[in-house]
Amino acid sequence: MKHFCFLLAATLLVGCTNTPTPREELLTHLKSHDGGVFFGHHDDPSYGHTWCFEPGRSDVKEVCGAYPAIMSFDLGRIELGDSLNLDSVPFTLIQREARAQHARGGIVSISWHPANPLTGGTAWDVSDTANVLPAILEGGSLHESFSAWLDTVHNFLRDLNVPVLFRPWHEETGKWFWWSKYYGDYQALWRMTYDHLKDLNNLVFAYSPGQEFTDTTTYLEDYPGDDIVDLIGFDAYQAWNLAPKETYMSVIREKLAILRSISKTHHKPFALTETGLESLTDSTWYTGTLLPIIQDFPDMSYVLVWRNAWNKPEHFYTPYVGHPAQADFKTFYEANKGGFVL
Ligand code: BMA
Repeated sequence: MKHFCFLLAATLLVGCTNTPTPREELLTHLKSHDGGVFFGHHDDPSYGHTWCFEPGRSDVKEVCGAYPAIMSFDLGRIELGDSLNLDSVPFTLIQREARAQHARGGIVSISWHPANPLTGGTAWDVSDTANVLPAILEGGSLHESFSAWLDTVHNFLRDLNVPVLFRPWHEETGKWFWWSKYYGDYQALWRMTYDHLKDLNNLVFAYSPGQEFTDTTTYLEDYPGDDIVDLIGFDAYQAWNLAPKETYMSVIREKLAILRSISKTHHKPFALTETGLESLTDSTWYTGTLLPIIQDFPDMSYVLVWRNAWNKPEHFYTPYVGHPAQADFKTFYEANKGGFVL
């Protein structure tokens, strides 16, 4: 009997330790490359070029027949207790769509553009940059109130109850966000954030600076640390590279090669975490620019393009029904079907 009890306990223990957590499940998913490089679109199910908050709709799905494998959402303004995020999307809608995306086998990514905790301005308010980071870090006058902001994010991510690729404090290598590396101890901000959220078992942490790095050393300059980062990436738009597609392609290839090398030594999946050509002025951008890059980097986890804003006619990155790039996007989809979900 004693022997049997021991065996039973051992079996249960092995059984328990073998069950992957949501975080482990997502990490495994992000590292799988069998079907292709995942394609992502910000706010995909929330609104599109000509519509807003219509359940089931997606510009991507209407053009190619499938949803992007990754949908990203933003929590900006949740810290203020608002019910709408910085782009006027209700948090209840984000919750519903994130769960639907997980249910269809897709991946959910979440970024956060919080207000400037010192000035009350937006994430882009860089008017008092010398004081904001010192104020919210340990020992600072706003440390407690900022911790309450982190609690709000913590609770939203916990209640969401699906695996999330969390991508905070991006593009710190530029000077446009109050959390820029130029304005204080960026790594301490990351560690504080991580410490606040680390009890959640559904988060994978993504680090995504801008395109300013030039080699592995410069990429790793602000890197928060192997123990608190799960995926490495970078953000780079064609407009940042002064438009010609050749320039954009060579910059992206050069940076992805750097990431690939760090990915091997640090054992982290890598991704092009934000990209795109605003207004899609080149109707063969998807097959002529993005696809060749994906084909050169089939070991990359994903590429994500930004949003199709319903209230800013020029601000879109995927075609919608009737746009001249519609057929090209469909060809892109056919060539990289593993990047999408039904
Ligand atoms: C930017 C633009 C803004 C938006 C912000 C956060 O790149 O799309 O209009 O508010 O991202 O989504």
